[in-house]
Amino acid sequence: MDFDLVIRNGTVATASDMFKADVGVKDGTVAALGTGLAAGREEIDAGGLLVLPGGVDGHVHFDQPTGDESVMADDFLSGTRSAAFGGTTTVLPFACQQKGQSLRAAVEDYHRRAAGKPVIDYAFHLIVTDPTEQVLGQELPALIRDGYTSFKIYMTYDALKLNDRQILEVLDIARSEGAMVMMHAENADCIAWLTEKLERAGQTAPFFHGVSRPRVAEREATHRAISLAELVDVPILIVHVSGADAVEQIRWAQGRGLRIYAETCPQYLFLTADDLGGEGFEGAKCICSPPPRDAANQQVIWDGLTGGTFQVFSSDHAPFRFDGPGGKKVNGEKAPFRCVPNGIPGVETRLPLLFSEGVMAGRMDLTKFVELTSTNPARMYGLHPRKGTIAVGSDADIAIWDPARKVTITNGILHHAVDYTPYEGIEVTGWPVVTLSRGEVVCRDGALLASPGRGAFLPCGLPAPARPKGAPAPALPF
Ligand code: DUC
Ligand code: ZN
Ligand code: ZN
Repeated sequence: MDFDLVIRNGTVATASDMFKADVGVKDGTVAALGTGLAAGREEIDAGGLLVLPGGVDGHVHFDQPTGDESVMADDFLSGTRSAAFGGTTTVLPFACQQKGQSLRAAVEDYHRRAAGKPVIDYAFHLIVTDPTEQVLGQELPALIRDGYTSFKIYMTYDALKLNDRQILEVLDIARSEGAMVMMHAENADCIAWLTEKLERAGQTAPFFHGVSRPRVAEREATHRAISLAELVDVPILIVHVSGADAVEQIRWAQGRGLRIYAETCPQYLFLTADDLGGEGFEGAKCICSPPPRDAANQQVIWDGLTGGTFQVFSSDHAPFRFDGPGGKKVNGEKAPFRCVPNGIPGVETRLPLLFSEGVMAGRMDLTKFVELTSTNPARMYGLHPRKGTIAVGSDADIAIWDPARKVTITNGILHHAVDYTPYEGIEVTGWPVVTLSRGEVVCRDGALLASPGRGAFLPCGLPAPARPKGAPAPALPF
């Protein structure tokens, strides 16, 4: 037998092309693309189906300690299981440094949390919260060289945020080492000031979470992040962009030739501020930061996805139960919004939502869908071409989609450990029916076939998009 597996008769799509081909898999990688391939030990008939690179979700939170009584619902098993059922084959969760903790110790802690659990492959982004001399001078450069080549920094949240001087120091290391910096851009003082004003007025229901984090606070921080990155001459990626004003800043920077990249997420296409205002405490289910905006801003986000402002579409899966200990009600059902854990689940629904409302609704081509959800995140984080495409030599990470399948999203069909989905009741067209990781069937028709721990840790290369403008061109590989 030439192949361990042949996926026959499907339509393959990559970030650039769509073509009818069989995919031959050997030793976990794509060995051949062609028509009439020789028999495989195993065969999958993909007639009438789409054969896409598995999704790469470049922004998820699994088993991340929160610093208070709240607890993330998903660990590395339930989180990766949910990802796989949604057609995703690689995830990038965070290893978050606690203030006072060594960055290396944080990484070791998250490796322990992951051990024996993932069903698909994973890499870590770092979160740098305490850029001491030791961290900047030794730990961060060493970790980047060990394959942790991207990290997030925060401009808000007291336990996480850096001041402008610290941001400059960290950006400088990213520049000299070639790492990708992800920026959470919201102005902390604006949010704190508004929150206190709202609390004094007794406006503490979940709805006011959105009011406390207006678009201008995102715009100001986005502009400042861009300016600091320009000063240092280093590319950055602004994550979870929610509003038209931030999009305007990003377009302005891109128009000036700066290497400013951007990510957005399903919550900014499918939810609005009204969803924070449900009956009683229901709105807490949609509390995330930045918050969802309105229909006009959703349209700007769609335009940014189709028009090239955004390079990546991630879930920002940050899973808290609604009921039960450690969840959204950790401080009671009447807790002020400030005391409600931030984050919503979405690792499993990310791809079906964008496929349905993007591709099937005619807003974007299938190639654009693959680019935003798989190829570009792999490129941005140094995993391409091993991940993010279907090409000879790439890992056989593949999602086979039935583009005609109609599914009504309800929490009961999902595989995370959260007790709700913000997308309850939305009907989508198109669903991943088989997910393969390195040639192994992980899920098929609703059944999990992989054992916990089979997912491999991926050290990441230096991402080409993180190269500063002023850097010399790299040597060609031939
Ligand atoms: N916002 C974040 O920045 N991270 C996780 C969840 C959230 O809402
Ligand atoms: Zn964030
Ligand atoms: Zn996040």
